[in-house]
Amino acid sequence: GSGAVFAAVDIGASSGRVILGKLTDDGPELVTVHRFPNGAQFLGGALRWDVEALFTEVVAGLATAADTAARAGDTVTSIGIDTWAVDYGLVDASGTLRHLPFSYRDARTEATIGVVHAALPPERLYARTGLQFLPFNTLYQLAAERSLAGVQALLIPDLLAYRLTGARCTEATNASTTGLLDAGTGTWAEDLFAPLGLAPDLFPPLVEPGTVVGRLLPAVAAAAGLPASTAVVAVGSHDTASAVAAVPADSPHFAYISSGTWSLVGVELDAPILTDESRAANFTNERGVDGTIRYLRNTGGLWLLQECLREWSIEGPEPDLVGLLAAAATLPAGGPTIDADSNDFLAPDGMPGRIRRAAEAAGHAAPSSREAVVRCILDSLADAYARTLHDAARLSGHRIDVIHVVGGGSQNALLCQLTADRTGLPVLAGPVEATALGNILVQARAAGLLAAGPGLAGIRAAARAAARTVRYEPADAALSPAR
Ligand code: LFR
Repeated sequence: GSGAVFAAVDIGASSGRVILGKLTDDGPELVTVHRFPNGAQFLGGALRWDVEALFTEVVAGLATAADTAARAGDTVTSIGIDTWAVDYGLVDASGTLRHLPFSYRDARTEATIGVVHAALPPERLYARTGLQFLPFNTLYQLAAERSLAGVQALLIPDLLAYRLTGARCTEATNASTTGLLDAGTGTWAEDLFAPLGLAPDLFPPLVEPGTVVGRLLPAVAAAAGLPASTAVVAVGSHDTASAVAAVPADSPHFAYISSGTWSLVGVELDAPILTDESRAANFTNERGVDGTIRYLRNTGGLWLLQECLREWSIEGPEPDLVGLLAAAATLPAGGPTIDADSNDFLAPDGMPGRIRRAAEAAGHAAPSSREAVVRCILDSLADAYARTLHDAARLSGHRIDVIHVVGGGSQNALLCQLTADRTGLPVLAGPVEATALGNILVQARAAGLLAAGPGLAGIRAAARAAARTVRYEPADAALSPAR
């Protein structure tokens, strides 16, 4: 090997990790060197992210990464950061945060959606930005801020990069989730800012994945035990963009499910689809690495399950997920389902009860046992995936022969099998760390260690070399709503 290794900082809504990646003759090798919990906290009357704690964990993780690399005779060439999307911190000229960033699950935007739509009707917004309507899109959050005077908005990965380097930028894939980016050109939709009362330079300038953002500040370099010359490189800083870049597909006719707290379900396109039909189906045109379009819909994800487990662990001993999944797998098909995409499940707390009530409201018997609740969630997710892929194929004309499931949910065998059964399509599950892999491969390519193109071909070839996928065949191809 060349001795070059790359550090991926990958932070999701429920946990974060720092992963070292190296290109070897047998493909990319990833080692997780640091893990830490994350979660929105109710602070000062709102759900917020403790980004100070996250920053401390990032530096601690980089220190471990530096150590691990040094022991192996390797050098950390660069650092890439990805997190969930849409959220931001407001920083003044000196870099001080105005307040801890809000979580997208905070309900305060309920009051501002109407205000935004009075200034910019949803039809106009969609035609310009191609962004699906979600109550937490950045523009609705900005409308809920008391004042934006004297501050810039830094999306969470950009905020962390700023704290590492002192350099301010807005990475383009994540910028596409603000509701302020032109879907066609991938540049700011400047005409949307004034009607919303936003300064044109509210966000720092855009950078594409692969760009060097800056070098470590001396204090950070010292704390992490890395040379101050270590670069922070922009990656697909929206976690979903990194995950989709690392889908180990070898045919163009694939769909993906990036399965974590959310399930992001869709296809990859060359150009956005901005039609009324697409808007009515609430499909998004988020930007991927290399200007690709992630044509997808947010569907309910493992959040529903995570919240049930959290609730049950408050009620008594730590629930045994493996046991619950095994019991859920023995329950017959055709049990109760809910609309897993409903915004009713956005907020935390009381999830098992909310699921039972939703099942009853949908005319089913409420799932009574814990395993029945788990099975209801997984059946409902598989239904949502089948519906969404059916729509994606219909709206885009994109043929789907195979579904790649990446991320944490790729390890849930029951969910993968139900997905194959409901869609009538084969499911290829893995890699579980697709997001970190995509992060690292974009850095490796920027360092000149990967073939540049065409498009994502070099990255996907490396992703295939890294991935051990598990294949699930549909039980009965005749029940095939996705085709
Ligand atoms: C997944 C994700 C989704 C985004 C949601 C909120 O982690 O980034 O793509 O819609 O979180 O930011």
